[in-house]
Amino acid sequence: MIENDLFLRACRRESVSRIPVWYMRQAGRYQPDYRDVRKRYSLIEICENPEICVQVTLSPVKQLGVDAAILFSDIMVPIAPMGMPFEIQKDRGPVMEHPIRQASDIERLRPIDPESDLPYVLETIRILARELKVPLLGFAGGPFTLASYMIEGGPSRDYLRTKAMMYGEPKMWYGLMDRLGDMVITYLRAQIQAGASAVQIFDSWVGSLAPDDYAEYVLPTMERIFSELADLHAPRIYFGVTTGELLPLFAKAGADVYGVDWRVPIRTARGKLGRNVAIQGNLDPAVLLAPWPEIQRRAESIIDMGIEQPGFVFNLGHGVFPSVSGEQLQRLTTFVHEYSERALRG
Ligand code: 1CP
Repeated sequence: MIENDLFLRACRRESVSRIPVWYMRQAGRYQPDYRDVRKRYSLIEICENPEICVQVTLSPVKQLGVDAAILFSDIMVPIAPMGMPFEIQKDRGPVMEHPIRQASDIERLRPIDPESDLPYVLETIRILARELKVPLLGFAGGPFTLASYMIEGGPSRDYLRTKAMMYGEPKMWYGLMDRLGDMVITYLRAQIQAGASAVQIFDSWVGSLAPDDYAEYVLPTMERIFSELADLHAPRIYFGVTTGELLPLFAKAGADVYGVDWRVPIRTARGKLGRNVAIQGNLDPAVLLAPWPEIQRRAESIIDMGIEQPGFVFNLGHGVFPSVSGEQLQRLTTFVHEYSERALRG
């Protein structure tokens, strides 16, 4: 049962007594508890075991006092049941067994049925929704970002094969976007129906595209995804890295909340997105490695801009680094709460 709904109120641009905060990758290797669990289980084993997955998801909520939980999983989890097995390699990331190389590789992709293909995800969400006193965020990868792993075969810097398909084989590209769009819609609907109060689409790498290319090759799929989720009334968050120039187009995608990284000031992001959406972000995660006064100074500046209008959620601009101290993160959480409460009282 949700007792603290600040996060949902901020997503809906309602008034709040203080600014809600959560962190991307709030469950992860910066936590000694998480490192312990990872000695015994692989990342995928954690995701497939509801009891452990619940424990890993809850741990940062208890330790940090954040206002939202995020399902512990990975954006690649629903890709395997589509017919693309992968492994998560240490210090590298997801690596596909058979990357997409030709049209038949795309035609072979299957639609997912979350209840039979990913029952452990839905079971984890059902347990969390009962246990949590803060809202639970479900999530999926953005079709561009997922396609980049499926086509490149693993993490990439330049997305050359991905862009070669986009520019050179548009029929194949749109076929892949359609299948990934269907998957994201089906998967996020199932997560909300199982008890997730909000959903975030991690389109982490879409900022590698020029605005015209984003508009042509990705935006139509994003518009379809967000409109097909509208009837469930769970806030829809859209996040990407280096998206400053894409934000006016992001605004057309139809999400309720936009996550931005530290390269774009909150005030600038609002100017580009318009007044009808909420903003989430955007402390540079590297700042957490600086001494406390520096962290505080930068957090203050973000909060000062954030509270200029209703609809602000404090977060980092990307995920927590493994070398960050949990104590700093806890101190930051308390600081955001106390400072924003004073500032909002005026
Ligand atoms: O066990 C480990 O520590 C391995 C590292 C790790 C972790 C902790 C991976 C491999 N995935 C995860 C969990 C994860 N992945 C979460 C946890 C929930 C939370 O935030 O607390 C989330 C939200 C993700 C989503 C994810 N996976 C994204 C989008 C967010 C982002 O960081 O941009 C991406 C791009 C991935 C792919 C992926 N999985 C793992 C790694 C190392 C990567 C990135 C590889 C690359 O750089 O391309």
